[in-house]
Amino acid sequence: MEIFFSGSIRGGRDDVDLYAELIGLLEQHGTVLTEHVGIEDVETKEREAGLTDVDIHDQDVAWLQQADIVVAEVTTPSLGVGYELGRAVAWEMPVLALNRPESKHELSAMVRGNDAIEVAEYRTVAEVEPVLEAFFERTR
Ligand code: 6K6
Repeated sequence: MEIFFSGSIRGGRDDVDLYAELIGLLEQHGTVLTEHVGIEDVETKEREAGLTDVDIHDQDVAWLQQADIVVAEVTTPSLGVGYELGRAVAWEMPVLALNRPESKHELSAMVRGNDAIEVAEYRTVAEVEPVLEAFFERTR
């Protein structure tokens, strides 16, 4: 099982530690192709490695195409995450969006209103594990 984890980078990095924890949970279910989303200084590292925005876009779209499923943390609004969700839906991939309802941001209607995206509300990481179990069971 190859998993594309999607989370905000330029949209804001407030939740980066949470992304790392979620990636840890996902790794119990398969290979996460996008571990860098949970790395604190990804922008600096990738800039130092000489990656351009075109490289990043093309690599991420290739990983998205390769993946079996998409799990996104959508609490911090991000254009890139929204774009990845849109492409995943167009390719009819199973998509789970994890959202913390107590955030200052209201989840976009383009995500919550899309019946091809399963939205799960949660407050703590402990609540996510059973959600993942059920999602992987359904998509197996
Ligand atoms: C290197 C040089 C400048 O920035 C970087 C690092 N940037 C990224 N590296 C890898 N994936 C990225 C990067 N920027 C966006 N993405 C993809 O878009 C990831 O798959 C995330 O799920 C999503 C985040 O989008 P934004 O709009 O919040 O950045």
